[in-house]
Amino acid sequence: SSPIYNLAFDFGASSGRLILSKFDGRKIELEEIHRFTNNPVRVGKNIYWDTFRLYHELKVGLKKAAAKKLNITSLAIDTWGVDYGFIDKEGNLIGNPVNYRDDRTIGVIDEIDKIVPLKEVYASTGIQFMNFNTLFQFYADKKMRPSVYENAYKFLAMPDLFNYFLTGKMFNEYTIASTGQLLDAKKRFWDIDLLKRLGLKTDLFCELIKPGTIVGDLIDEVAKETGIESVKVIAVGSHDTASAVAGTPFEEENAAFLSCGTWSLLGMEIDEPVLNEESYQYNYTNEGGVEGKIRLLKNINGLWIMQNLRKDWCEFEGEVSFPDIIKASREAKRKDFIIDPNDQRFSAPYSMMKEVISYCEEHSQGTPQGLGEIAMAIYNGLTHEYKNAVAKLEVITGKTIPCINMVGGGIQDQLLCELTANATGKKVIAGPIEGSVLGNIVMQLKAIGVIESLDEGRKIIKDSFEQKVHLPM
Ligand code: ADP
Ligand code: LRH
Repeated sequence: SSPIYNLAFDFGASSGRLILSKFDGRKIELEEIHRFTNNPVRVGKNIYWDTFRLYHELKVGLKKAAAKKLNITSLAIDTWGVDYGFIDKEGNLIGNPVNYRDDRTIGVIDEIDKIVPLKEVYASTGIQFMNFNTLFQFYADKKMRPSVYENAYKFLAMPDLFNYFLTGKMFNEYTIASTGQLLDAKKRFWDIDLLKRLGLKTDLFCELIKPGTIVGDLIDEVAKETGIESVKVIAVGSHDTASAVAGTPFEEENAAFLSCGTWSLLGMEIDEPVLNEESYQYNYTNEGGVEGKIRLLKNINGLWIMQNLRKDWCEFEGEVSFPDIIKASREAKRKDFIIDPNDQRFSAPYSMMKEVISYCEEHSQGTPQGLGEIAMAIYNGLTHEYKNAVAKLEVITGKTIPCINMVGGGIQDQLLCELTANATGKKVIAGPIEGSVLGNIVMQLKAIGVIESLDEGRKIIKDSFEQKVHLPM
């Protein structure tokens, strides 16, 4: 029989890509059709996503896909979490979606604590407290962008927004909605009571759909502009991390996952949210997964720091690639520098390089010299957090974790994989790199009835892509 073709749009915070998948009934083959950088834009005091440029790139990708003249069945989008656009009564996007690194939400958590104690917020939502959660962004919007907030008619998270641009249909997909701290984790539905208590609007929501739901057909304008026809738009696990976990071919029971991109997301796939004292104290999140699963995980500020070190180095010292940074790190004289990657100072500094150096100096470590020593401070900081996160996950779940499945762009970094194995003392199984894309694709295959379950999809992924094992030393 003829192969099935699907398109996955995966928007990460550092880059976006359109990947064509070909499934021959046994294996999946991926082809990258379009890749573009995602460059947030500072305007005055705020940081925004360049939303229409991202949508433009999406259409450039669709044009390139159309030029292949293949019979493409469906497409689906996944993006980073928590961010959104508001739609007005006429169906237009109001304002420009704000980037989660914007600082308008700093301090909101403490304000909210005075209205609804955080313990109560956690008991129902089960979501880790981070400044940028959608709930806190709503609260800040109400205060600081009242004309946008007051005119908001519907809320669409980023992937919902792109789906709306493509199809004219407004839905809220469950996994992406869960990232925002807007859902009751157990009921898996909007936490209307919490929103009411915080004085926030309760009527902004569309139908909450499960991953694997068909959203609709492309509107005529998009079909005409791109030349693509009769492609169904599907909502998959439209949170990139939900798709990354869906795309992880776990083999061992109680294995942890570590999705390594701009963020490091370390956790375990489980059946029901864990809302106990430990998960609250350790600030672990229970995000929604595909097939009714829960992703119990910790957000760790990840390769964002490395990306920005590279950017600074290229700007001020000379062109370097990630492999150059790895080489310099292996050759570094001093390898003991370490930062705390979750320190707020690393969230959106003007110069990451200076920030890392100052951190080491201020913590009496001396001054890291050269690229390798600066990068080692980042590697050590990240892998130390991985070690803590694994240990706490074992406490929260009461289970022993046998190994860590690593996926995402970051696993191209052998050094990171090695150091992760060493720091955690766990076997690391690295692969596939395009975890989010594959999770996106298998959920499409399921939605169109080509495969029956996520399990089946994961077996196909395992058979189609290589994995590399790193043992702790
Ligand atoms: P996101 O989806 O958040 O945009 P990715 O999953 O694409 O992120 O991962 C990007 C990260 O992967 C980069 O910041 C970098 O640290 C790492 N990376 C990408 N390419 C390489 C490479 N060739 N060697 C080592 N690391 C790499
Ligand atoms: C990773 C990610 C992560 C979120 C963050 C905002 O791309 O989606 O899971 O917490 O971005």
